[in-house]
Amino acid sequence: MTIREKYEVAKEAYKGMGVDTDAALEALKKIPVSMHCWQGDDVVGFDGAGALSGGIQTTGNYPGKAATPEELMADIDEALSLIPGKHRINLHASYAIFEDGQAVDRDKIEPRHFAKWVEFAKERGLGIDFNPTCFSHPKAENGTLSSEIPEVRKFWIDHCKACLRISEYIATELDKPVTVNIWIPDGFKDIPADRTAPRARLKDSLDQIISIDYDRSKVFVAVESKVFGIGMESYTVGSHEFYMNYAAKNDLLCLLDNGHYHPTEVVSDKIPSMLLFFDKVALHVTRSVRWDSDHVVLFDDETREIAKEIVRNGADRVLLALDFFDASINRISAWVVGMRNMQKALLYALLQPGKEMAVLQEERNFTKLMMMSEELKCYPFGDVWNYFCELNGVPAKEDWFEEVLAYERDVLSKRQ
Ligand code: RNT
Ligand code: ZN
Repeated sequence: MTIREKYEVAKEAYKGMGVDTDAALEALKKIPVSMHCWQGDDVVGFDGAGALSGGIQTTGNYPGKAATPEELMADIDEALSLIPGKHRINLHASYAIFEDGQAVDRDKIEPRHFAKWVEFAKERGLGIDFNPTCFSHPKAENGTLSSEIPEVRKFWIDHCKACLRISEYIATELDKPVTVNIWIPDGFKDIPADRTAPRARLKDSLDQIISIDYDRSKVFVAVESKVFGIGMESYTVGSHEFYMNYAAKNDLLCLLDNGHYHPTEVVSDKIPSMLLFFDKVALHVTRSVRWDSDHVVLFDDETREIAKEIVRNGADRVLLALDFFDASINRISAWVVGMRNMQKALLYALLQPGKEMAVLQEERNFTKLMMMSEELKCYPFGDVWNYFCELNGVPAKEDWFEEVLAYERDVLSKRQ
């Protein structure tokens, strides 16, 4: 049987459950995922400002990582050619592209340093998202936006302001809004004597950053909290409560990274709460294994649960991005597996008889609800996924892997 024929059989099976597979495929096609550029080079960037710092870490040294803008762009192209649908790319400020001898420090970056990325995205019809890089820099060693050292704090405020201007330029050029996400590593290894002062300074820094004149219809500012980082185990300035309240008061987006909470707290449960109070919520989907390890996203329970909440609440209300960096495996494969898994999870969610199941809950018919959600796990989901890949002109099943191996042989293995 061909992929199409298998799909027709699957379609009938899902119909019996009250699910329209054609509608699910249409809906999935319209959900963009923002693919983070930093999986391609282990969060190194091009500005040479410093080794990875800020309590995040890549481990492994699989050969072939991208070391230049050309290599990273080629690798992104390779990954996107194996991922169904139209997506976005997520850049960090440290991926500025300087012409010979034009390097500037992070507080001085300008739109022109991202012109090549804009050109790249335009040619491919991609959207772009952006992030200030408040780590991997000598000035980030003792705090950034919450620093007690006025010059240091000003440096990072200026950096973030520059990032807002760059984001506005990108949004204007692409005629698509840009989400610009602020995450800082600031915190303390041991029990603080004053938890308030650093947060008050962070609040003031953010006030200064968003006070610049920028177009809120084009640039969506998000703030990303975290529970702890390596070397900052006892106190994080940008905690969840801090940013959730800051975002609510200032009409910004709150970004939830599912590696940034206590291990039994789940982002899937936070999404519907946030959306009762915010028009939109932003996500970093990742996988934390025992700590915020940023492993590749799998097709696992929590990713599916997050996807269900996205589908139930309206995918247009969730700005969906991935955030992981695994240096121990082929980096293109990491991207493809993570992106395809996010999409599989969304498809899985779209193939649930959501309304009927919600009615069962309202009727407190938990017996039938459990039966249905468990039986659905054995439905021919893979046949619907494979057809989605075929419809979107990318290899179905594991067939994409041959292409990655060929690229590794012909391109990656030739890199220094
Ligand atoms: C760190 C945050 C942050 C970074 C990226 C590189 O814990 O998750 O989002 O991973 O900005
Ligand atoms: Zn993140």
